[in-house]
Amino acid sequence: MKYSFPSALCFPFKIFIAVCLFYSCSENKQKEDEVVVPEKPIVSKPRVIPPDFNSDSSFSFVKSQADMGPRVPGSKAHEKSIEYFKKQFERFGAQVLIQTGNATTFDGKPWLLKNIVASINPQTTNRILLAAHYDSRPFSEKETDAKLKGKPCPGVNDGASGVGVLLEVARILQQKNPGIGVDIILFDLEDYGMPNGGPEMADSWCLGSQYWSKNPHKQNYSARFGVLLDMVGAKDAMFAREGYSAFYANDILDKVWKAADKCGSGKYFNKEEYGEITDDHYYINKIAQIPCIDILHYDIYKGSFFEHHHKNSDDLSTIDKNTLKAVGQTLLEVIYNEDH
Ligand code: AHN
Ligand code: ZN
Repeated sequence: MKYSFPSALCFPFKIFIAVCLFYSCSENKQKEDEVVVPEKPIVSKPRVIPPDFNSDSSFSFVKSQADMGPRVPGSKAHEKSIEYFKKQFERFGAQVLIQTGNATTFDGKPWLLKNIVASINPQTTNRILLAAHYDSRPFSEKETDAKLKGKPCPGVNDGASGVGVLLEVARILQQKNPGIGVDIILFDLEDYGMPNGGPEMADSWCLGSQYWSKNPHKQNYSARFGVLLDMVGAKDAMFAREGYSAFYANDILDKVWKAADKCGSGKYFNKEEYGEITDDHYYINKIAQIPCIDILHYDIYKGSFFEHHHKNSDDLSTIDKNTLKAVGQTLLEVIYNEDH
């Protein structure tokens, strides 16, 4: 028997096919009409490999300061260090400005403070700020021996180390222009705060940076961000995410901590956040309103600064070139990878 499809069933089948065809065509049509927004490429910019930070050179800058003796405000060594910084920065082709200002320490003494500002690519609009303090504490109050307590602190890790890293950064920037503008500020009178002063005496510290933050060295000065170095030369240093840095500039902490990982310095940079420390960066954030972080040696497990902090033992023997290298190389990683 010849098999034939009943035409009553065949017709709806045909309609079904026709409808399917129509929709598939109109769907294609719709696709053609769509405005295609190209997706942002997810590939990140290639990493710029920065020049090598020379830790022998950096160490020699730390040693030169240590050899002058404690750079306590009012001392010959303090004056001599200012001349030394000016000479070195000028040798590295930076424009140097010495900002002076009046300040009174907690003991009622008046001072003419001097902040050193060294500018690389001074005409460039896009800038970053790097800072450290250069003064030494007039006492070593964390010593137990009363005779040592009254002596000035040698201030080698606390002061000279940050400056030693920044002088080496300036030397490198002259060899290979980073494109971006860089201002290196060495603050005076950071370390003349009241011993055991309590929170109400917090503003007795950081007088140089308080002055600069209220009176930047240039009218309408601005910088994309700032990085402060404080006690960056001791063996096995720990730099963790300090509270004010996280509050005001968490994205800069991310940037710098990532850069540390990239250049192999990650082991010094602890990923945890801890409490707020009053340091020069606080005033740069609060008063000058430039997001600024602090790379500061604070052991979050022991709950204390580096072990010779404000002791007579903060001398050249506390310095480990590997730590200077880790911090300096991280800064170069950040600087040369910054858009300009
Ligand atoms: C206080 O002790 C309040 N601030 C620590 C700032 C500092 C002193 N950094 C180095 N020396
Ligand atoms: Zn100090």
